[in-house]
Amino acid sequence: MRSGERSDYSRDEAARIYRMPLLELIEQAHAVHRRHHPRGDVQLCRLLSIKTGGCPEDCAYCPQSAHYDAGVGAGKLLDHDTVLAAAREAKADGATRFCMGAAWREVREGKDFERVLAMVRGVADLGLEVCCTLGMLTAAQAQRLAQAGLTAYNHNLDTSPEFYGRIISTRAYEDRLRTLAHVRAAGITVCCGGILGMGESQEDRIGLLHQLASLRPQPESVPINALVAVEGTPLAGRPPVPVFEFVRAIATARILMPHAKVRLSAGRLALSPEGQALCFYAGANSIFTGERLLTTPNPETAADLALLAELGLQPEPARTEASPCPR
Ligand code: SAM
Ligand code: DTB
Ligand code: SF4
Repeated sequence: MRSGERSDYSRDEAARIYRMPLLELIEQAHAVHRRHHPRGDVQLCRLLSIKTGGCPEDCAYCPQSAHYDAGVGAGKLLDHDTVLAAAREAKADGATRFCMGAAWREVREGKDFERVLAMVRGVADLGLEVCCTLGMLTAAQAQRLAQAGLTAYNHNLDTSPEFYGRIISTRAYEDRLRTLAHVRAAGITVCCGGILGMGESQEDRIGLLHQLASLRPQPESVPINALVAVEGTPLAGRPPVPVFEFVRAIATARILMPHAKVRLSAGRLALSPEGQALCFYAGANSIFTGERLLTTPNPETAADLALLAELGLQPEPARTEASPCPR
């Protein structure tokens, strides 16, 4: 276990941290952040939906579920050259991590999986960290992704075990944990986080963060998303998560998981620059840039770069031979 990492927090301890007076919480989180991430850089990542829509799962937040009509059509797997061109563009825009998402319940063996493996090899060859999020994986599939050069696999727990059943009925929390174990066993780094603003209680937010921190070892990457409430999904019309709750979640994630990249992920269009600045101060050290996440809009890259510059934050530099991708 790395220095300062503890996977044995009780839920009560996590709750005590989350519920500290806000400014004290931010102060503690900032101190942890400084100690473990002395350069204070912010990693820029780019997302691409390589297979959009028509997903058989019923995740209530997701515009790509075939159970709802959110106006997202079902597409085919993008071709290799389109994906590689997007990865090159991401690199030219300063991203150092490229994440490919597919609206699949699980990976199936066959032509499409072979094509995804080729994409992973191609993106890795560009010197980018390469991440995939493709749904559930078997142990053997995780090993093949590792051999292809995958840096990270994203598979979120999304919320607390107690609230999970209110959001997704087509798979269980244990299914998610099993895939995460396969990813870990294959030597791929784990990207695992959740969503705030789905109608969960503060206790559920604490439950999610406690689950994430209890993974052994802890995830290297923790995306914290604010729900993008999309018309046509069951969560359409949900009020936005209060900004100070969001900051509490970021700060608690930073304290509980000191080494992780805490990613300020979906929902930044609804966060003010001041709200984002507080998140960075409280320990967020990554954002997705580019005008689209998977299917929903995201701030313009130029505006993001201007915000970072105004705050005096540097984008994390590209990998070199002397500092290769973490694996
Ligand atoms: N199908 C794969 C899966 O679910 O693991 C990968 C793609 S899925 C879109 C990746 C993650 O995006 C989800 O686990 C969820 O946390 C997040 N997400 C999806 N829709 C969202 C929304 N409307 N707002 C915020 N986060 C969202
Ligand atoms: C994650 O936790 N957030 C990203 C990434 N992992 C794959 C995805 C956010 C998707 C937001 C909804 C959309 O654009 O479709
Ligand atoms: Fe499918 Fe993933 Fe969307 Fe759930 S979150 S409906 S599994 S694409």
